[in-house]
Amino acid sequence: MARMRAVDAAAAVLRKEGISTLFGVPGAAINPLYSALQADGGFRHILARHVEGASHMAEGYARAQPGNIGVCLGTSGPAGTDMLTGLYSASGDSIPILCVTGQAPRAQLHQESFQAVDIESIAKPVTKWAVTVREPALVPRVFQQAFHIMRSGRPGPVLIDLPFDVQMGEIEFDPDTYEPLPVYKPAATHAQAAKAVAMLNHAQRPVIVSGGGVFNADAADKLRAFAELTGVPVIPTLMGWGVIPDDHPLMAGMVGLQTSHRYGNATLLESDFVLGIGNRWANRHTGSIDVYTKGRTFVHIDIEPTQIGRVFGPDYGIVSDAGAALDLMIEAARELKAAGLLRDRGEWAEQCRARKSAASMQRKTHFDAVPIKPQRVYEEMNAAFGRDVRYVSTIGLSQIAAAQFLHVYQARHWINAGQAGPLGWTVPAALGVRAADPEAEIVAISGDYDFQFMLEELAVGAQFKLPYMHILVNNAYLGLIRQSQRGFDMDYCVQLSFENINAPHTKGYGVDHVAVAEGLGCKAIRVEEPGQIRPAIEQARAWMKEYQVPVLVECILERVTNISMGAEIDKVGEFEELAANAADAPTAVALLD
Ligand SMILES: Cc1ncc(C[n+]2csc(CCOP(=O)(O)OP(=O)(O)O)c2C)c(N)n1
Ligand SMILES: [Mg+2]
Repeated sequence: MARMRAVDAAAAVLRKEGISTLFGVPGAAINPLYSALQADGGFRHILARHVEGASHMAEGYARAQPGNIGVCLGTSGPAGTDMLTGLYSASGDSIPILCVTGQAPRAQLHQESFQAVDIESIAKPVTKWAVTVREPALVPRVFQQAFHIMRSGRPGPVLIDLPFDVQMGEIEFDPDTYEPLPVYKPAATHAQAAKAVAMLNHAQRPVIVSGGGVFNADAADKLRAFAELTGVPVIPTLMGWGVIPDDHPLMAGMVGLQTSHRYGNATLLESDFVLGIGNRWANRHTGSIDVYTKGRTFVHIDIEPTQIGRVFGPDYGIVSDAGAALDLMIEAARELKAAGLLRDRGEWAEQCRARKSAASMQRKTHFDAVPIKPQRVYEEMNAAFGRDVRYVSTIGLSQIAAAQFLHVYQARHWINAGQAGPLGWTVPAALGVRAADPEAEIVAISGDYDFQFMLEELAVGAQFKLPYMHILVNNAYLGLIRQSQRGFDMDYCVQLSFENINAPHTKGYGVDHVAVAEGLGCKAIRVEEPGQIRPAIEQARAWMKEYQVPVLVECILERVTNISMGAEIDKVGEFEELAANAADAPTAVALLD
């Protein structure tokens, strides 16, 4: 056996659990752990400029690849509270991140000492487990349990808070024989899978709603195989977008109040049966439950028992890992097929395809106006980026329009903070994705406010050579809130425009984003006309290659463009022109070939 400091044992457990990259901000109370990291010598530590940034980098890192766990580190007091937004976002989207904070020595916890805050209590509602470790010998076991919890069932974040004297305590620990704990993942039974498939087979117009849980189970291929075997159209949720390529004949479109396709909503409304898998019936997907469920039968499969019936009671529920359920459902469908009992879905699938390719179902994107209309930016992006691009976005009209107009072809290639939608997430999350994936083309999309929220993190990209392309659509507005204020007949506290005394060329749009990005060590280019977008993207690619830093492509938009949305999936308002013909929407996915 070996005697060591508790923090050295913690570092050893991190290594044994497969962690090599960490995002963080040191401080006096977490210095012991940092000393263990330095002694180990094998970790890559990326120094954030804001502790919240570290938490979103960890999220981006975790979302990028199956099995990844993002780790973020901070000191006592405000570091933990800064990371709460990352914990909330990770918990909402079922993302495993480990947040480790330093803490005042145990004897001071009740004394209102400097930066001694009860982060264990504060973090509880936004984690699967939050714990202040009160005994040095517990440290490696708490880390071991944390990994077990993050990976088991519905994945999610854990916070471990380490008092200074607990970190420094000497303990016995044997890293050589340490093993990660087995992971708990409930699986459907044959009978359950057979019943779900029988219900689906019985329906006239079935669809599959596929959520982020399918990615967590690394089961996108199985979902696609099941859809192809049964011929049933697929509606990905925003968190599940990419489960089947956008141009796949069975990709029926997304459904929702905002991030949806006209044909997706129309197909769901036409359906009589929905098989939901690894999804949670988010309210911006469903709208009111009455409209969403009326006349339809529902099967819901989720790994977390308490998700089934949380929003509405399905006709049938199964507690299962998505991959395990799909294996058995594929088997059940094959058996039906062998017996000649599997229904042919050709006609229904063809109706869904016809909706997807009807010009009347497309929104117009081909505008030549200056300032640029946002729709045109996404059209140019569709033309510029191939099937392997990985998009990162968060919230705002910018993100809503991105989901309506862009195309995604692979699992985990649309990386979005779905439930929490925290402004500022995009820059650090994109850096985390890059840290996890050194090869892919990574493109982030932000509105000007999301970008301004946490743009200091660009310096992290410059320092640690984490190149990615950031498309910034600048309307000098809190655009989504401006649009939602129409209901109150106001335009109040939502302007980002001002005369910048140092940058008259910004023409009243306010912040000179190009100058800021350059000041932080990145490259940047401003675009004011549609024809300049593609060359700017080419320039950005060349700079990323040459300098290995983030590159900003700022598109100056018209100030006011309302983006399609509504209060119900059968009442999504259109504020702009629909396509009259293919030339109006030249990159609409069903019209591409
Ligand atoms: C931390 C936080 N505060 C407030 C909001 C509410 N909010 C959602 S979108 C938005 C405005 C976004 O503006 P911008 O990033 O410029 O995007 P746009 O809608 O203009 O495209 C605000 C304030 C939020 N999502 N997160
Ligand atoms: Mg804006």
